[in-house]
Amino acid sequence: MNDRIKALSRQQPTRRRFLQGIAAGGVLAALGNGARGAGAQLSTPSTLQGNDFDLVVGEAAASFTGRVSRVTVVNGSLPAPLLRWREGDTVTLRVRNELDEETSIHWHGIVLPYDMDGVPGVSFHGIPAGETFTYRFDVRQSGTYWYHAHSGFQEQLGLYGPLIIEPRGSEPFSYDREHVILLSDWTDRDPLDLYRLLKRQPGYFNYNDRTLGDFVRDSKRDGLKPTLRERAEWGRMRMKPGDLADIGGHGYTYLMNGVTPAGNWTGAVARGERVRLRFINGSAMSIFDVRIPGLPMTVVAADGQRVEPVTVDEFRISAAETLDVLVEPGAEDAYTIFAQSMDRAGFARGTLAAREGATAAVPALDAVVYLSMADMGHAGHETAAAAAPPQDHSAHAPDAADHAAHAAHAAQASPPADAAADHAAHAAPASAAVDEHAQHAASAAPQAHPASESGNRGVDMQAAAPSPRLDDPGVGLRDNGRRVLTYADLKSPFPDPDGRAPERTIELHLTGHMERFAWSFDGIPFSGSDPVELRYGERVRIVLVNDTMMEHPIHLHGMWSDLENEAGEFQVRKHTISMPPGTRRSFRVTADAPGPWAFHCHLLFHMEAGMFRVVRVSDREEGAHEHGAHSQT
Ligand SMILES: [Cu+2]
Repeated sequence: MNDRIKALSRQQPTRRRFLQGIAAGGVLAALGNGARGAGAQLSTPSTLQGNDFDLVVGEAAASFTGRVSRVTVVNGSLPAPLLRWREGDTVTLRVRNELDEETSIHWHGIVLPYDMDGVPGVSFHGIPAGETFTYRFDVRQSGTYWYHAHSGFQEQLGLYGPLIIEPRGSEPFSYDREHVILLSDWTDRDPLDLYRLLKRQPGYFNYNDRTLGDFVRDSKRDGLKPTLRERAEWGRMRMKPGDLADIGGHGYTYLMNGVTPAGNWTGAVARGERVRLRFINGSAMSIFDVRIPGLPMTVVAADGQRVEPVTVDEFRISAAETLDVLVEPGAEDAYTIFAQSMDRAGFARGTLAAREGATAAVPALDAVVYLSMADMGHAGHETAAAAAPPQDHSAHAPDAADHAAHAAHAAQASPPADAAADHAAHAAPASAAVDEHAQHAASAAPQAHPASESGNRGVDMQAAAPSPRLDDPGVGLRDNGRRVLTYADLKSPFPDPDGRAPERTIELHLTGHMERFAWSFDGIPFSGSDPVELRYGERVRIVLVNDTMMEHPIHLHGMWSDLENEAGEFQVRKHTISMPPGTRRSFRVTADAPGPWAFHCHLLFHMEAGMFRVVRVSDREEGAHEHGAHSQT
């Protein structure tokens, strides 16, 4: 144990309390006058149903950790009220802004005219303090969605809520009861301070980095040479394998329907019932792995769209995704809904209870699993790197000499020819899936990269041989003894709604620099970018390549993202496509929605840092005109 780890151990009691929150979770009853001056107290989220809504964005005082903070609320609650619309209705939503700054509401995954989409600077002017904006549009879809602020860091401060649209016809499955399970992440820090902190010290919250002790252990297990070589590769790429989340459980208290783990949100169920759970990841920066020990979950919809039913024990849900599952509570009084963060440093937790007050055991967090080189799309990395170094890291790496020395050592230790196989052998303890993917990746043609990535101070790595890996459960979920949902399991019950093959392909790379907390597409942050131009009516294929070591949930506003399978065929309709490190995935878009649309990573701080583009669909008459698209939220 080094000193840093020891220090952390001493902090453990405080840490645990922070992670799990205070018992009441957000409610200030026990804090009495502590809330004075911080605004009104939180109210319980209501359900609003119909086609005419009045929403008031304001501030309230809340405490999730014992400390009182100001949160952004809608009609006094966090999460915002549950809205229930009906497919085929025209909805009118008057949003009054009682903050002292601009606000906005974006209806995530909803197909509507661009000027109703709610992205300040792209699709409208925002809602100034004290003013009311009226949204009005036809509802042309059904399913589980959500809504959230698209202004500043208001989403991190609590402006998010569930949105359910009842279908006009019947659904192909029945259920006796339903619950919304909205997951989110809370921090007592001011989000702007948090953002600045990440800019200064991107690894601040990452306590998972490997230590000297790990090195000794790995060396004993794998031998000194492979261990040295793997470390050298990581060093050369300027990455730390523990960087699974920028903030993670060391900085966040995770909430389920606005309630801390200690608060234990509880949903009533009865034995033998079929219950529909509508999972929504409404967090700013977190990816969750969700399971309900003892209850298999049958996934029936993803991102609001129906899928062929598939039964699993666990699923990973990226920021902004939604997933509907059916469960049938059995003999137990209670079942724990357990949503651990991807970095395994915290969890959201709630209970399905057949008897009032019943609880079930809360599982331990899984062990941290590190990204391997194969995870990063670097199978066969040494060969590729030797032929054409993807990036000259030595130019700006502070400890470049050290890395170079290791790299040289590594090259001597093992000839490039067997590098991939040798690497796979020690890449990860649970590595069957990785090995298989490594094989795929190794056989693929080397990945080309946009010229704008070369010599770019905002780009610290490039995937040498990325692949779709749709059937990969993802890092930390492989071979864990549970059936884990993958994108390959999500199959649309309806054929490609457009039916035309894509006329052209647009390839965009997800890029970043960990040490600078820089995020962009093709190495160009939003501030320096031009819109992606689509011709009205065209069917295009968008290919994304993840050149970073982090997973990015990519969201296109206004149009569906029709995920393609590995053969390039339509597979499932989504609004958010998550991109694990080292993947190359494609989706089809029908450009049937004229106007400027936001297209971005849904990790709030990545978006803020520049992983954002405007996608502009031309008018029906093809008349291109200027939009003031350069003032990012
Ligand atoms: Cu991102």
